[in-house]
Amino acid sequence: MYTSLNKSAVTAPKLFQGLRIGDIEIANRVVMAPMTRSRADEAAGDIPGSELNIEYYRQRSNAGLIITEGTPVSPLGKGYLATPGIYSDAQVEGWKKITRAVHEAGSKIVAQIWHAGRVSHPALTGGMQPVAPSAVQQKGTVYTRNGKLELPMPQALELAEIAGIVDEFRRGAANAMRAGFDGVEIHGANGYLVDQFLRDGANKRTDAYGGAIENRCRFALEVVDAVAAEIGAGRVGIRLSPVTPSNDLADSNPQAVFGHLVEELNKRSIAYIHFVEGAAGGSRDVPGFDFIRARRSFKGAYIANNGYDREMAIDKVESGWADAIAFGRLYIANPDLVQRLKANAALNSLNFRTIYASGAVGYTDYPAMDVVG
Ligand code: 8OZ
Repeated sequence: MYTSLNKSAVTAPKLFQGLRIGDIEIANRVVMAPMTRSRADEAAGDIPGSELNIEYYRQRSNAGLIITEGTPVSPLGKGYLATPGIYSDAQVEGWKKITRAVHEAGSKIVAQIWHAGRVSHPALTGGMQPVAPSAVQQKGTVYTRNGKLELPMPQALELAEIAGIVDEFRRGAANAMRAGFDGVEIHGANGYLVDQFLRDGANKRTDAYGGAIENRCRFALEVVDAVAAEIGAGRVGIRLSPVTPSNDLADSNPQAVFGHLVEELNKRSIAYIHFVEGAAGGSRDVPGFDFIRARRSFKGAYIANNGYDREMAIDKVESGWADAIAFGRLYIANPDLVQRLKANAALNSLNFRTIYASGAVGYTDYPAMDVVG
């Protein structure tokens, strides 16, 4: 076989070059986005670490960084079926098997620590009423073992209860480090509990956690501070989605809220912010927040997500729009995504019906590309 590759004349796109994110060294700037796959052992107590779970993450360990599926910090923080938690010892033991496999394959992995807040149902929480900043019911339904049910009215958190939830995030982060993770990503996006405090569509509180922007940012920042004190700010990231309408949540002035939050995060020297640019899984063209301004003002790493393809990812990293790009759907369907992006190879298409199914189909059976040797 004849190859004419003059290696010295070819500079790899920055997307494929390494990066230091806080205290975490990653081998390339392709990130696997956090994605709920609902394949934990629910009967055993929402335990990860089955052979299939290990294989799924191992297959994708070509990413510079893997962000796990959202992992609830408590039983009450659960919002979907069969999501693996990070509050019990058995869960930590399960995650250990996954982090070991990912590290052996040369990648890095952070746990996305998560509390669903009002996006839940007693049928998912062992009978407990979901909690939220305020008693504001979300329009919509959730999937439970009893079928699809209307989202209930959440219980507004008492002022005295808030510190306990902050502490659950702290313990989730401590457990993540025990489980061998390289750090954590706080799930502050897509309409879940942290985001419910941030945005005034769900936060109607009149105490120190509601009203003024500084107050609505308080819960998020207390979580960041508690987690950073536990594991070090250089191992903490946060995912934010200033303008996504996901989970029936909106804010009257996202620029003001998230602009303030970014400034505060900057003071705390966390490793990264992971921005969902636009409507999660939908249009990138949603007004209300200036991502370029956030990128310029934040001195940590900026991970961009939402609808990126190969060309856009290469361009946006090359131009400095972002430090790294998180791919969701493409990573479900293409276990060897980095190799495919490098080779500009064809991509598998995603089967939407098996995203939240159980078993190997649509999970670990997407083929790697044929490598002609
Ligand atoms: C889709 C299905 C279940 C959970 C998010 C955690 O939107 C999620 C999620 C998305 O961030």
